[in-house]
Amino acid sequence: MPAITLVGAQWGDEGKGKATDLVGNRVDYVVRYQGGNNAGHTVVIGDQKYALHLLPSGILSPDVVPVIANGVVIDPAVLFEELRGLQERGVNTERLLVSANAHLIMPYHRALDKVSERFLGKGKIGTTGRGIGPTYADKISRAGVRVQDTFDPKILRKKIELALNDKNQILTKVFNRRGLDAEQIIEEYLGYADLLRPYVADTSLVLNQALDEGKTVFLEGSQGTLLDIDHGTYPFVTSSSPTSGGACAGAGIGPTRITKVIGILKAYTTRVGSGPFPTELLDEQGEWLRQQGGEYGVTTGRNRRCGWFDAPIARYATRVNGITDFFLTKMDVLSGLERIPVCVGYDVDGERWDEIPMTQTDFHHATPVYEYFDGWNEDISHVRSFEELPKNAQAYVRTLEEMAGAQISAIGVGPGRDQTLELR
Ligand code: 2SA
Ligand code: GDP
Ligand code: MG
Repeated sequence: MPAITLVGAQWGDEGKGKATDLVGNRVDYVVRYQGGNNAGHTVVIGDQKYALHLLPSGILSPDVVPVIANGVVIDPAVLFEELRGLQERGVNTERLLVSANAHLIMPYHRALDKVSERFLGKGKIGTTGRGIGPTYADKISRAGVRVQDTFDPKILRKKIELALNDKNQILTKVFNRRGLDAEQIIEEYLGYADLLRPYVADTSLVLNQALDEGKTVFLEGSQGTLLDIDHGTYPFVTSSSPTSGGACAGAGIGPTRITKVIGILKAYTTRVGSGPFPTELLDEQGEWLRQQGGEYGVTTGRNRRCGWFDAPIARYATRVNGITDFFLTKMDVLSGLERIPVCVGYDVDGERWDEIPMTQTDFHHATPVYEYFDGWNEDISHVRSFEELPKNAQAYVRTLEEMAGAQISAIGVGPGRDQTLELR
């Protein structure tokens, strides 16, 4: 039976949390497969708003088993704080499973993330400062600390002491900061062992067995395609693979299990952090989109950069993820515009490009080529079927669908669970 992957089709914050929550009553497992508490997934249920950073959005559905798989990096203090917050609001969190192979974010990762960003100054990535990059760097260089290491005090001590040999040199000699105390970190992380134990499982085995039994596994991506370490606007990316290929490695299931890839696509574009963004609006139009769409970081509170819809990016997302269906979100935000520009290609130093340029230098020089579509004035947040949408809104959806290269199966007209038009 199927595994379904959900990916952000742009630079994140497309509405993945809402989309995942929506399928909650139709799936058995919801799995985070990459990233960590850099993510901010918003779910609105009635008058209750939840901001999830590390936990899968499926945790809010009582019959779903939420899974933090091997590809995720876990800050244990954040994990238990987030669990506590949900428990206080009456959410049952006992079903959570955490992979023994997931890597842990350590205090030195957070410290290095912050100081290296400060050191880069204007050239900074604009990270969330949660230690994500340094943790994945240690994972790849085989120096990482995993969940299972907290169960073996000897290994944990050895790994932390070894890591601090290097990290303290860098912190003190390169960045002129205070070094960190190994004993304090060892004590803190040993303390997590008993807290983690009830949740820890061989999550790859659990998920494959579930698929064999005909259960549905939903793989919830965080960040987005253009933030992917391989396929994004490197180096202005996150350090994991949010694209659908990353879902297999990050959850320990084979690609043949995945039957559907849902791309979450915002009706305009946003980005938080540095890096190229051809359709970015630096004028009052951008501010208008930010205000209308409430475009502020869920984790850091930063202003999101806002711009018009970029069709080559949507097409690129279809290509690198194998997207079968799109969920087009935030259509309601565009109400009130006389005409809506859509980027259909780029001008790069006088040359026309229909796809994202191959090199970053060209992409940095890309200016959008726009086509203009008639807008609509009606408030569409109460609309519940495609046919009820104003004709111009229908035409906008159909145009985006054609340009993006995959069918639009659902449309968001507000943050609420019910503010969704299901087309198929
Ligand atoms: P990091 O911290 O190493 O992953 O940062 C690297 C880049 O990835 C971007 N990034 C994000 N972009 C959009 N949304 C994210 N989650 C939060 C949200 C962001 C926030 O939901 O609003 O609150 O600021 C997210 N996480 C990472 C980041 O901006 C860097 O460009
Ligand atoms: P994620 O990281 O992809 O889960 O997205 P975020 O939660 O960071 O940002 C999306 C924001 O848009 C959240 O505040 C959602 O509640 C909200 N949202 C999601 N879908 C819609 C929609 O169709 N319309 C409106 N107005 N808001 C939406
Ligand atoms: Mg977000």
